[in-house]
Formats: sequence, structure tokens, C-alpha cells
Amino acid sequence: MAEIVTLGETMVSLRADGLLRLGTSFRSSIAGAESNVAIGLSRLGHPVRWLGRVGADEAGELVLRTLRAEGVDVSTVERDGTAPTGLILFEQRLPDVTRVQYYRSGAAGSRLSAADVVLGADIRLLHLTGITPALGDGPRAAVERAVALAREQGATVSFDVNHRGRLWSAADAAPVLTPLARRADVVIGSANELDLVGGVSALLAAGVREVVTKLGADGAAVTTADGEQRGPGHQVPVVDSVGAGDAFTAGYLSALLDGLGLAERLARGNRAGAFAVATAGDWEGLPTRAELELLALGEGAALR
Ligand code: KDG
Repeated sequence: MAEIVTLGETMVSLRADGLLRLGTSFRSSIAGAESNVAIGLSRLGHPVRWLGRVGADEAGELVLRTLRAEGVDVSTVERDGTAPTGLILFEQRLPDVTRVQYYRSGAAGSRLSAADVVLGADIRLLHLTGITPALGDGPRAAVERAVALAREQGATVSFDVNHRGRLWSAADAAPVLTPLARRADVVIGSANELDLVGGVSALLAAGVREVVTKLGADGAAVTTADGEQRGPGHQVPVVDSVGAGDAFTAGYLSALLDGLGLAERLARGNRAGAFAVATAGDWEGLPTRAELELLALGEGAALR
């Protein structure tokens, strides 16, 4: 069994080539914050399993086939014969501004329940996000169960706040996400998201070991009981910033799993984030371990 488990909803994604209201063609793929992280970790050489529900439909086949092709273990995914796989539409209006439309209410992903949660005995890391509890009572219970099991087994728990305002308001999210964040070892979020769950100092006081602030193009910072360290971002042309946060998280967690220090965790996270920003798609541009070094090559470098 994989040593890393992540759970959540993965949808079919349609990326509009133009403006939806004018009529346009779409590129189909898959999207989901947790499976983006799973793909990132897999490309960096870590054995990882994604847990969730997809419909017993062709959209579900696309999700599973894609994850399998990326080396992500989907052996414990439930196929739901009574609900479809969810859908997400992306309409990029500016390189850094993308309109997102969800068609996920009542979809298979929101039928995840505590009974679906299976963690292997040798799990080292459980990665969760604040998106899953927004999907309903079942997914919320699944997240709670996963944290409890990981805690019993002494696994590290990482939690990306990932507040999605289209799913729930900050007022509804805060009382649910704050206790979850406090039970994690590593909490990741933008400055606003970290404030939503009580702020960096309160998280550390509650026992969180590392609080990571994503700073976009400026990189990221990590705060522990010993203080704050910053890791600068890489200046790359912005093609599509969706998924950059998940890429950062995958890189950061990869370095943590490799036993590297805080500075190296930030550096690997920022590198992975730069690859995601410079490529279209949620996860398509995520780097392999060997590719992480490419950012150090000079401008115009060709690999021959
Ligand atoms: O992190 C990128 C995600 O926003 C995208 O993959 C879709 O998981 C998603 C969500 O719920 O917004």
C-alpha cells in the first residue's frame, strides 16, 4: 500500500479555448486539488494513493485512467452507480485570472463517507484540503475519520485550507476548518486562508508544527516555533496559474518526506509551483524529480 494517502473529489475538467458565452471548444482533462497533489508527489517519485468516489460513467473512467497513468494508486476508489462524476469548467480571462464554474452538486464525489476511508498500516502522510468538508456531511465525516486514523497510526497530517468561496462562505467555513487545521502537523494556505482558520500564531499555539504561507509569485514562508523562513518564487511567464498552489504543496511535502529541512521544502515547493504556472492545465506541467533542476538552466537553454 502507498505511504501517502490523499482524499477528496476529482472532476472532469473542461478548459474553454475562448469565451463560453460566444461558443467555444474545450480541452477535457481532470481536476481536483487533492489529486493534483497526488500526481505531483507521484511524479516526484513518491508512492501515493488517491481516495474518493467517481461515477460509474465514462467521466469516471477518464479520472481513473488519468490517475493510473500518472502512477497514482486508485485501488480503493469507489464507483458510484447512482451519481455522476462532477464537472468543472475553466474559462481563462487573463493569464492569472480564471473563471471557474462547478457542476458538482450531488455528484459522486460528494457522496464520500467515513466508511470509504481506508488507510494502510504503513501510511506516513495524510494530505487533506478544506474543499472536501465543503462538499457535505459525508465528505466532512470522511475527513474527520481520516484524521483520526492517521493520528492513531502516528502519520503526519497536512492540511491545505483551500477555501472555495463558490462552495461556502468564510463564515460557514471557519468553524469547520479551524478545528481541522488545529489537528494537522502542517497547515498550508494563503495569508487570508490562514487568517480564516485563526492565524499563524494561534495554529502554532494549538500544536501545529509548520504553518506555510503561500505568497504567489513571491514564493512562500514557513513559520515554526523557531520563527519564520522565506523562500523566494521563480519569475516565469504566467501561462495558467490554476493548480500552482497544489504544485507547491506537492513539492513541499515531497521534500518533507525526503527528510529535508524547511529551506529545501520551500525551495522544492516553489520550483514545482513555477512549472505549474508556466504550463496550461491543473497538473499537466508538474515536474518529475529530474526536471526540478531545469529551472537552474539559463534562458534559452535547449536540452539536446
Ligand atoms: O487547486 C486547483 C483546483 O481549484 C481545481 O483543481 C479544482 O479542486 C478544485 C476545486 O474544488 O476548486
